[in-house]
Amino acid sequence: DGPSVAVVGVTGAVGQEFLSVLSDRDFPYRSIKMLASRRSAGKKLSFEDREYVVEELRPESFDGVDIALFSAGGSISKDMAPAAVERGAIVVDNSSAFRMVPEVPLVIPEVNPEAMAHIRLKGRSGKGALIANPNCSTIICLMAATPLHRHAKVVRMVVSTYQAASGAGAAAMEELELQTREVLDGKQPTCKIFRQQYAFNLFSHNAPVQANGYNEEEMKLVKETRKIWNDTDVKVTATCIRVPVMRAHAESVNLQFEKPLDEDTARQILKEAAGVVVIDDRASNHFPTPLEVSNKDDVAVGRIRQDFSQDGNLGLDIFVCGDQIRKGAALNAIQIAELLLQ
Ligand code: 11C
Repeated sequence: DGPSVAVVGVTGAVGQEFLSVLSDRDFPYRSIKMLASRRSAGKKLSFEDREYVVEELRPESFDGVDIALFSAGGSISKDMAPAAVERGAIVVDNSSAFRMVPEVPLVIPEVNPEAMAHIRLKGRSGKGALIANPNCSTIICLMAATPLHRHAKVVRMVVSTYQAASGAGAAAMEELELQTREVLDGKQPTCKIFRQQYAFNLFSHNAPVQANGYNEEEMKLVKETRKIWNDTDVKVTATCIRVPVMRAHAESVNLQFEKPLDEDTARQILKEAAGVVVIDDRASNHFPTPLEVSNKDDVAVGRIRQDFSQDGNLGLDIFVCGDQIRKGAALNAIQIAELLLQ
């Protein structure tokens, strides 16, 4: 007799992926509620041979809910997650709303499951709890960097991202497709989600730029890494770029270690890491690509090489690709929910 689940933002790209992942992993739910904004309420959804009607999200929606999977944007999370927690639900929140709240665990199950070890379904207090899903770029980066960090301790990490349309939601994916057709047809591309042409182009990530010159996406990589690794000293810098790719992020990651780590050992460590697949074939120039990881659970890592600008095997370069909607969002959240069932 499994938990009752609510999916908040069920009509969005991540909401729909929550359903696919629940089904693919045979998640043992007892019942499931499909929740969204008033605009989507009343829509019919079929899931695992049953018809559901999307319900308008309200505080009372969470009566009797054990696990609420939220992906409806930060402001809806801020408004509604406390109501869900109040009613005894464990909220797994995909937004950035609560990630940096000290008492809210920020979890990648392969990396820091211990951060949520104190949270139980229908916990001792009878109250619910919040668990935050990290930003997709952070999840994908740390899936590859953490096994190496455990071995040789990362002291500095330089990340450059190549981020897909899906990170900006289903409407951005539609915009990329539409613009591609328009440009090929010689028409002026329609720019609604992004201010500039996206098809056949790339640009600095659309998140707002802060006073320090970093955009919010870059600062998430910095702050979330420190929280997840429980290491306030690790130095992280990032440059985040939006590229015209549909649903998987790529990241170039340069690592500096406290202890030496040679590339053969690193490759072996990554081969053995859960949720990671190594694609690193120099002879045929075959390395991870966004297309190869799309709709896949594992994060792919390749271009594993010693950074020869750092002496004494203290540096490595890697290239990582991961499905943004899956491991970057829905899969990670459902793995968190699975940990709650253990
Ligand atoms: C992107 N990572 O790819 C972003 C979107 O904090 O969850 C998700 C923002 C977040 O554009």
